[in-house]
Amino acid sequence: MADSAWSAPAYVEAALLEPGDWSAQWITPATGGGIFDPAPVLGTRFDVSDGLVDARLRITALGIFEARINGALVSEDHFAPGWSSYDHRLRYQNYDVTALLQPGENDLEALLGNGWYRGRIASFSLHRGHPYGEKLALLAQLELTFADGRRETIGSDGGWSAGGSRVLANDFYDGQTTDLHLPVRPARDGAVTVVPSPGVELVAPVAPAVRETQTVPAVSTTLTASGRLLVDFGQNVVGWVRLRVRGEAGQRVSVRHAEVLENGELSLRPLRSAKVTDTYILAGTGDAGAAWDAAGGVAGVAGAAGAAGVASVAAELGELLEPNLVFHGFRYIDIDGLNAAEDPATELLSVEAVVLGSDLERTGWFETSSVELNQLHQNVVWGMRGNFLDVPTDCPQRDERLGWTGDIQVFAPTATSLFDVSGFLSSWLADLAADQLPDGTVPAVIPRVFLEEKPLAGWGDAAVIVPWALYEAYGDRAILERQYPSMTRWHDRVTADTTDNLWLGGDQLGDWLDPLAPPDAPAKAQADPDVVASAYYARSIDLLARVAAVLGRHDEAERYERLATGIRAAFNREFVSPEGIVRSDCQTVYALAIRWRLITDADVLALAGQRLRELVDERNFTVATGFLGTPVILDALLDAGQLDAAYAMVLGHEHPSWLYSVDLGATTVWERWDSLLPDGSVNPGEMTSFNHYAFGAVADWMHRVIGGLTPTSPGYRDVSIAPRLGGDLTSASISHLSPFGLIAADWCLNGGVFALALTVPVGVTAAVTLPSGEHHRVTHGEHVFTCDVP
Ligand code: RAM
Repeated sequence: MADSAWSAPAYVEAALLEPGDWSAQWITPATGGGIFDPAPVLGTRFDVSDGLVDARLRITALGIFEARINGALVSEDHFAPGWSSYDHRLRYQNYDVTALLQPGENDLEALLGNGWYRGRIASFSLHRGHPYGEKLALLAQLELTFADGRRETIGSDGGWSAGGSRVLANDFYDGQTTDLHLPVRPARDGAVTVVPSPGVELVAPVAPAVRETQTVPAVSTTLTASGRLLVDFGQNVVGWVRLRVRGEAGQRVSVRHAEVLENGELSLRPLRSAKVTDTYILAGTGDAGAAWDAAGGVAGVAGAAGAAGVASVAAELGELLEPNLVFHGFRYIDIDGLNAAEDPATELLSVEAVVLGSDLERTGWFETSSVELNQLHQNVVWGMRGNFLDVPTDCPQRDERLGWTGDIQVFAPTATSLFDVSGFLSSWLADLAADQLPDGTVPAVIPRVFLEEKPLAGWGDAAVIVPWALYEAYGDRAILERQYPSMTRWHDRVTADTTDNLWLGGDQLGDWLDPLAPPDAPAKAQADPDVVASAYYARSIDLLARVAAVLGRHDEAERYERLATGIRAAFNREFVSPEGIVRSDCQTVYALAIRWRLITDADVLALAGQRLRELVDERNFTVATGFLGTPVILDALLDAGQLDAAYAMVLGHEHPSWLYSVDLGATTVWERWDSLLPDGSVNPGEMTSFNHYAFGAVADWMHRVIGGLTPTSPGYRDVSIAPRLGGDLTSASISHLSPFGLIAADWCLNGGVFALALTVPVGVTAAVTLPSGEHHRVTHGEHVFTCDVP
């Protein structure tokens, strides 16, 4: 076997090992710093002697922070330390800041924003309308190492100072108000108060921070009937808008954000109470400063020009308007306050959308001969980019943006096939375990926000299904080890609610957002909630048995297997007739029963498969499943030998279908099958997001069945390459950056001849099945296969 090439060097560094390694103290402004005061800045000045060789900043906040040394941002991260289960775990960042320090006097400061900690996002009800805490606070520890081995630590303490800033208001839902008219560098002439440590575990992050990942130019700028400048970016994104304007001192410019238009104006109703407005009070000086500081920002003009060049560059480019403590979900913005009607060009010099999200490494790509399917796939990717913003959220735009467990439960396999989410989801799972109630109930959203919690089938099951998806994708047993107690606690809780091995009653969300449910009652699905809950009970116990086996807990594995057998027996007895009719007789119940092998009798299973086919035919191959049925419906059709029906469904255009949204111009996946109604108007339901990844779980099926790549052992050590031809597709390509390297399969169909080009990295074995039924087993290298297709 040939050696592989050397990998690029990897660099690892331990963060702080013990709580006692923190000598810094938590500080907050002694006065001001309240929720209605300008965002505070806390900082210190200190001397650095000659011979500095290394400087590390360890820093976190109650709130979010943006830290600077000598005016320069210490990193390109946004919204650090991110959102964790603040009552238990708080992340801190570690930055190498050696290059930012100079011999002599230095200045270290951090702007604090409300973020998740004190913003409206956290005040749903857990804290009875109040956020996690009333006060923002900072913990910062700068560790200096000198050439002679000397070490010095500068930690936040009562000697630091506090000041206001140009950020007059900031809230994730409502937006940011920035007064560019105020001095660029805030005077830090106030005192700080040392506050008690929040007493939670401080953890180093295991996932990339939120960063700017792309900019998107405007595709059009027009004037609305109401006299605002309307900008279309052509893509629904998550982030903020960067503008350059020229205007008068004191002039107010505000930017509102929305995902869709109605009657030529922003459709703000779907955002509910979120004001999504960034407001700027212009300095009118041609100042190039970003939100609170012009001196040497990483991404700003000042950084390129240097402090001395700022004024002249700025005069040419106008004022830079860009928030830094909020994010929005939008495709369109409108701008108020520029003299748009007269001559917008004199005032709006440039505008672009800045895309923000956790800076995850892309690992999966997929393309076919169908333009619409490719657009759908792209929509899934954009939906993931927008909703993987520090935590996996349901939506990024309205007054919600929460880590709904059910959504990520259904989307996790797709997520692992598109981006490296090993650290991102492991971190979230640690929060899930930390936020689990003493009785084992998994909260509906993680980090926990709601006051009342009850066990919810398909949502709480994230405790088992998400770690399993990570194990399958990355082969890392440690994630199962870490989550095992959380999984078993969840199952003890559910088991306590079961009757004769079935999970009945309770207040379930069920097959949420079934397209046939009334728009204002999304839980009123066709699928019987008892069937759905019991199916999920079986599924999770089945996986739990497998997890126990992987962990070498054989007795427990056997016990869970026996329980799973018992649940299946009860499921058949209670819900499945000898004719293969599953109670409530709709797509979702067959999909769950077939896909998860809940029907044990082969003849009954075959009958159930036929019935599913009939149901799909009756609805002309349109989708009739909600959040829980959708991820399994196409696989169930395949399992039932109905590949043509699965293809007809995924390629269908009639509402409800995936391509219906594509036909209506969607650039992200919608929350409802008809977030836009066929006439182009916005669904009147009070819950209508245009950026929700749950229904995007279909991408996993597309990768496995159309692309043909399925991992068959954890971490892609063994894979199956078995593209299934269908629809009128003539080609597809899939590539996946597995833990072993890039696996790529590229097929095309030409004049009845099928050709497949395959790349397999060292360490991976591929079992190839061609459409002719021919099998091959190959290891690393480039391979080409052809066969005739009848
Ligand atoms: C809404 C959203 C979310 C879903 C919950 C149950 O908030 O649709 O995605 O998980 O309901």
